[in-house]
Amino acid sequence: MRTKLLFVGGEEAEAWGRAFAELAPEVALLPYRLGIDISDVPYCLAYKSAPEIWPAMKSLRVVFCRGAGVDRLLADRTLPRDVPVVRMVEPELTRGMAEYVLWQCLFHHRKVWELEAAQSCAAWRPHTYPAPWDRTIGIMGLGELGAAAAAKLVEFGFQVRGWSRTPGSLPKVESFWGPEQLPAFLSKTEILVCLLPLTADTRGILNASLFAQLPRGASLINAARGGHLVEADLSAAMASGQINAATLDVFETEPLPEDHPFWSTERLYITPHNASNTDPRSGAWRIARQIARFEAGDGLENVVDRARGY
Ligand code: NDP
Ligand code: OXD
Repeated sequence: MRTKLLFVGGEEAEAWGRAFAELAPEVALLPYRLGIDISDVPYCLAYKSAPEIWPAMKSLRVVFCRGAGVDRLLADRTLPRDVPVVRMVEPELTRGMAEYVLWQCLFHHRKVWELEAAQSCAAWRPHTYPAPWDRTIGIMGLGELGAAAAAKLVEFGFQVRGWSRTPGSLPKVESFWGPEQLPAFLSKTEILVCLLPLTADTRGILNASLFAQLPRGASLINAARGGHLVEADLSAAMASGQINAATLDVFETEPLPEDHPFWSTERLYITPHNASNTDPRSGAWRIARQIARFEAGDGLENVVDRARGY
């Protein structure tokens, strides 16, 4: 008998259906539609919550998140407390984020906007930039994605430092942890990358007080969640020159409204929440493996700590 997995969130159902059919035909993916009987479906695959489904999933055993970040799922207070939530960890998502962070760090390191400005008026201007070992990049969040991004930056010769909640160590990365070590972490960070999960502790962490602790003229790259950033504080910090340039992939409101001031802020670069994406084939294969482990009594990997929020 095939294992039933409910798919919540219409847009990507086809690609995931194809991936399961090809790589894990033992799993029957059921795209959620109003009115279908889901009382005997044990597994659910979602990104955002759909509160109406929980009472109907009377046999629910595990909720799998299609993303690495589970904030939107956990925000739903009706999500059953006793059911494990498993977040997405898969190599393509990790590789894509390391690539995005490297790309954006190189963009800010070399101040590409200065080259663009020179080219726009056909000016052959000398353009200098420090060696990577004279450039300090700080990553907030040294988990699955932050650690991979840090390793890529180390490979390119940058001075890399990271900040996490608990002590940790990574090769050639200067480690800081906890609120007490945040000022020291920030004090030399010229390019700040945010890869934190959005939790009660990290909401609004990219604010005026944090920006003031960075060296003047620092760059910000936020590839985590819009809720980390106090948008008005970034606008003020950019207007004063405390933050010279920023790249934002995520926003409090997505899609970013057409009349949002960020669209026309100089040296503020926007990507549409696609720093990295879960690959359905890689994701489907991993979820099928997790279901097989779980049914064999071997436990689940990447289970979210609901109290911690990630
Ligand atoms: P992980 O859970 O693997 O890592 C989280 C890291 O953040 C850990 O190092 C953790 O510390 C640290 N952290 C958590 N809370 C705090 C805190 N209060 N203070 C300091 N450090 C803290 O997450 P991932 O690396 O897999 O993903 C990170 C986030 O990236 C996701 O939650 C998601 O929001 C975002 N994301 C964005 C994407 C995009 O396309 N823009 C794509 C994928 C993910 P510790 O090690 O001590 O536990
Ligand atoms: C994620 C995302 O959390 O894509 O995976 O934002």
